[in-house]
Amino acid sequence: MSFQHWRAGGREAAVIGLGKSGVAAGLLLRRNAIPVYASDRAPKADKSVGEAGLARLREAGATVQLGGHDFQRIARAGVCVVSPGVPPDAPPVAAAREAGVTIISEIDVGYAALPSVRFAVITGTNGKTTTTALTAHLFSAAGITGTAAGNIGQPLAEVALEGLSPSWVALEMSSFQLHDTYDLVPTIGALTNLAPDHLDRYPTLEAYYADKDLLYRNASDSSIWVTNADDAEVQRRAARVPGRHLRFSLAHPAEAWYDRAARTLMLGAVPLLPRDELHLFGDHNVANALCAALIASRAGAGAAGIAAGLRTFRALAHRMEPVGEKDGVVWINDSKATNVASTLVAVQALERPFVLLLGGRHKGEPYTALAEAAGGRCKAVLAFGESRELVTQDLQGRLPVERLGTDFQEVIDRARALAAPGDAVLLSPACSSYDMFQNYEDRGARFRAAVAAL
Ligand code: UMA
Repeated sequence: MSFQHWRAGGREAAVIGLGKSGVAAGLLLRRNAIPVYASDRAPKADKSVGEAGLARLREAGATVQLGGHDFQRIARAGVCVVSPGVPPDAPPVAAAREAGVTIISEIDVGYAALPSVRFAVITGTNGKTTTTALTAHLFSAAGITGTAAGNIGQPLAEVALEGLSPSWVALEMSSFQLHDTYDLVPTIGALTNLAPDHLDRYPTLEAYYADKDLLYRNASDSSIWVTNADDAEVQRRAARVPGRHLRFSLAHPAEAWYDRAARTLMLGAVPLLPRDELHLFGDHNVANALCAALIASRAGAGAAGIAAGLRTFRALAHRMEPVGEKDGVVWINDSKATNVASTLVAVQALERPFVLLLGGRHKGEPYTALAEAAGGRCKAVLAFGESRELVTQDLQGRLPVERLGTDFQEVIDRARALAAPGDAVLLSPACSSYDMFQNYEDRGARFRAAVAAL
């Protein structure tokens, strides 16, 4: 839909949630002369935007309400823009739905303001942020103007507000964002993998995967899809989607694939890069690199530019990020691993023996799957945070587990005592961070600071 459509009738847009998405969407709607009522249940400004963000919104002419939502006002709105962190059954969203108000995401608002941009839309349970950052990096290495946006941290509406008009946006989309996004047509859409996650928000795994399927909502014969050939669920669900399907694989030749015998990343028949020149831990990152390479090549980047980009890319913060080496022990910050599937990937990626720091707020999945994957290389699991009891129960007898408490420094000290030269200490918690930290970034930053202080 267009701003003209949303403006018709002169009714307000109700923006629900005033984090980054809500503020950016509200500002963009105001810039397009649409009256805005923006509300948040929290009594204070969200840390991601601060008082300054809300002040900007007020100055732009929006009505801003904190500490609750006016359901009747929302019910009278012409359109309702819901933030990704606000679940579909939240009362303000239910009020809009019951009144028949169209519910959309911030992504649709940003999309309406960027008509000449092409979109590489990247989703999947794990690896989507690295793949998105890498895709944007490959664009720039190949001389294509592009930027990264979406779930990676910069709302799409903000790209429009800043007046950026790149030829491409590498857009990371979470299932939450896909749920309410109707208009976006990916020029290229990519799905990295599917695994259980967010079971604290979705009633079933199928409901979560169904939101991921919305990547294909506007699929047509001219669509281009890049998917993981090694993920049976991804392939099963993509099978009947119209468009051209390109695949990447760690196991066999494909449009992009890993020639394990030659330790080389391949683009079809063309050798792209020796594995050793990709400075990222683990096979999962080879898969991410192949996915990004395939997207970039479809967007017009040449093999030399892609190879140069892959060579110069470094791990993102909190994603298998080496944060220090002390006395022969490598300390790795994988705080972004907030589900079991993500920790599984991390554990499989490590070739050295390691001490695993596991725990936090439980998200509903059992930890048992980690035992086999961590196998012989795991010297100890240090279970901490709210889930320490569950972690201990699930892994006891399978791995050496020690149950600690909620003192993070104690966890670090114990890891230091257990790790020997040649080992790694891996913070890959498989849980959310909200029991002990503000968010996963805070958890990773505390880990990094503790390592620096060793
Ligand atoms: N709120 C209400 N009413 C409710 C529930 C929440 O008003 O019923 C309010 C909260 O008080 C808060 C605001 O909503 O002030 C927060 O909205 P939000 O959680 O959507 O936060 P944003 O700052 O807009 O960030 C969102 C994404 N957050 C989530 O999906 C939870 C960010 O992804 C994303 O970077 C940003 O938009 C820009 O696109 C974060 C994330 O954790 C990193 N994503 C999940 C993940 O990666 O696993 C999906």
